[in-house]
Amino acid sequence: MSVQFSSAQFGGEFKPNYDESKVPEFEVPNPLKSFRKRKIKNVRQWEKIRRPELLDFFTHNVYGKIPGELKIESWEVVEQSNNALNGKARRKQVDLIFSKNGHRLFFNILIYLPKNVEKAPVFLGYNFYGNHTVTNDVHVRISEAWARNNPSFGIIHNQLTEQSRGVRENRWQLEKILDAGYGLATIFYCEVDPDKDDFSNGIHPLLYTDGQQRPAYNEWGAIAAWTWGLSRAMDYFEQDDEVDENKVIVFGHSRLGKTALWAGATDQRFAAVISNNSGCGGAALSKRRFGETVARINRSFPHWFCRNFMIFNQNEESLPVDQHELIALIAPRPVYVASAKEDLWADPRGEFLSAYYASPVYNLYEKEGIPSKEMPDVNQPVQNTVAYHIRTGKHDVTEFDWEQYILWADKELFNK
Ligand code: GTR
Repeated sequence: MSVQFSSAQFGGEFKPNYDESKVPEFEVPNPLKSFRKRKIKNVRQWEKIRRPELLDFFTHNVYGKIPGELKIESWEVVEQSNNALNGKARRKQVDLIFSKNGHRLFFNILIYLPKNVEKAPVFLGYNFYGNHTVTNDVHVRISEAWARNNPSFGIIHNQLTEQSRGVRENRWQLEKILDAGYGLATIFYCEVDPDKDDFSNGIHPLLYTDGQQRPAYNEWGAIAAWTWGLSRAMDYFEQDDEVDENKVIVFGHSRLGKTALWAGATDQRFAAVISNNSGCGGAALSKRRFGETVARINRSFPHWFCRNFMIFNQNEESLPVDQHELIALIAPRPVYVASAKEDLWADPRGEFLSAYYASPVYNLYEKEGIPSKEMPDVNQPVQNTVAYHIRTGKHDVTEFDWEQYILWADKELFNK
């Protein structure tokens, strides 16, 4: 299929809308009515009819399909210690290695596990600037993969450096996580696919057909590539006796929150999903066109979604789905959507409404979702199987966010 795009579809719209009164009128697609207008009345119909068709739509029109299978060829524990962080934790750095079509790829998972837990539940999440940024631990290796420049972190030639060790400590709250009895596993996302509009690198070429140079219109963009990496991390956890593979909570912030949601939707082995400030193409409803829109995101980041998604540039009304149905695909597993008050670009209200409109699917499973369409007050979380909070402050991950995630995981995964 060939799809033509007019320049207006890429560029016509400029000022983001931040005015609630200018949100267009739109109908929220009913997650419990199939594309052929059949009413979905129970879990069986949801799983047999509706879930597959929604998953199929998001796969071919939003994130793109992963064109084949690729298993871990081998892994190597490149470093480990039973006495990390002053004796608080065990640490492992594990390379997962893949090869196909004459290409080779490896990525490293940094894993911290609490010492007093035999098989630990873990939070799994990608980081933006390398594993060594999540902690000041001097033993964490510095990735040699391409990185986005960030001079304030000492990243100038797309190479990570010692200067950024620990700079994202506040976003990960490692000690808090360990003290609560959870492990943390993190991966530098650019090791799986560099975050740039270039499909010659990262994981994509390993699954190209002969002569293919970039994914087809319905094939994987970078977000789907990153979800591929999370699923391979899950494959590894299934082999690691120290990790409880039935209690892996996939977490992500912003573009990596979009990734966490899609990972949770496509891989049902993830026990729970946390979307922190994921915004457009993540938790936020696209049809509201508040803050970042489909056209804006496809123009700024043409490599994130599949190319078919561009059909909906400035044309959100023609989408037969919206992002609440992405969240519904995670049901009945727990999902947490979090916003920040000042993060209008990500449309906090649109993120909330997605969680709300996904809830009827959770109710089919007799799980509690978001009971009211009224947005909760700032810093007043609603924590059911579908959970939501909006906190004070900007686009970020904070201590407050992690405190909520841990409380909620304790309740949802351990009935604490
Ligand atoms: C922004 C993008 C958002 C969000 C964010 C991030 O520039 O417009 O959708 O993903 O980047 O990932 O930090």
